[in-house]
Amino acid sequence: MLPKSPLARMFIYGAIAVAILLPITLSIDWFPEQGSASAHKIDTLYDVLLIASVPIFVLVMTVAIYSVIRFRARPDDMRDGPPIHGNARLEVAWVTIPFLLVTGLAIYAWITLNDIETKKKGEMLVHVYGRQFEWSYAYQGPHRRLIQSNELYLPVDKPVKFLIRTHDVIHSFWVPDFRLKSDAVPGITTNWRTTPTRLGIHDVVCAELCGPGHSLMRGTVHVVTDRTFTAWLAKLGGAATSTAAAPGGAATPAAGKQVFAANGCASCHTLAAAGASGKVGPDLDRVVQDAAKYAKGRPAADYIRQSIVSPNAFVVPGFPRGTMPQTFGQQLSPQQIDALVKFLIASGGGGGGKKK
Ligand SMILES: [Cu+2]
Repeated sequence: MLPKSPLARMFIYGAIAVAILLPITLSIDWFPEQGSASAHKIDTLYDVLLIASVPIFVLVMTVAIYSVIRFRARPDDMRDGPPIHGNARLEVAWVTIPFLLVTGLAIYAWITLNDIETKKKGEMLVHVYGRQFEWSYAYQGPHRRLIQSNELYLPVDKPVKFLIRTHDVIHSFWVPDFRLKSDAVPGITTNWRTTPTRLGIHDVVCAELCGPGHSLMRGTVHVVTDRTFTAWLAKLGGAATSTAAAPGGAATPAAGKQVFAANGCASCHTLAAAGASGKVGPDLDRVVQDAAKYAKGRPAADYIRQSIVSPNAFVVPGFPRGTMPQTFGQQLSPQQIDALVKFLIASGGGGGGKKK
């Protein structure tokens, strides 16, 4: 038998609804497989937030739905209920309970965050750079030299601290399996710490709408054994030493090809000679073929150089202005730009003579 009082009835219905819905919400697999030492802490925090918020939401909805059905006005009944005035006990209750609840959750979340962000022993530094529309990385090599990479490799079970920067607009560096995400903000360096625990490949996603190529701004983290990582980094370090694409290197087409690869050009442009098939910007095989036309009497090299350092001076018809970063003129050395121009001209528009 149900009690007569509407308040008691609402409470019983609400309790039944909570008993059914809370286990359902907790049984849902909200997140991808855990890939870092801190992932379970974030997942537990999320479960605690669900346990605190689902009953409140369900009880409020029960009161609302019950009242709409039980106390709805009958036809021609224009009476209103008695007004309620000044109930000190109620007021104290509805201020105190939310205050305690929110404060408790805030303290718990702060403890969790603080725990995750504590400096770990022997942590490795990895620099992360966001750029429209690609991530790149740099590792600490011998003699304080930075080793650049377009791929992210991490040794399993080794703490790592990411230093996150952007070359242009705001991006957000997010590895869902690690449960961590941080904005890359122009002018400042943000960071986050993690310890990868699961071997294999994990997604890297840009979680900040950063321009027309935002949805393509994805990458992967390879979590590998310590030995594989050391070998990979040594190989990368060796390649970086011999590279001609260094800021002061020789301006040859071969160096230009490396500049093209190292600066993310391939994520937006198609160019057969570089094996690139990006679709955000103009097809460079076509552009190079049409360079004489676009150059309007100047040497084609001048036009290509201008398109790299001030891309808005002339935009290939059919593409919006302002998509290509305006910053390559500052990021690249004059030699690197020369090399890039030579490489593009040498590519001949169609990958070494293979005309389309
Ligand atoms: Cu982005």
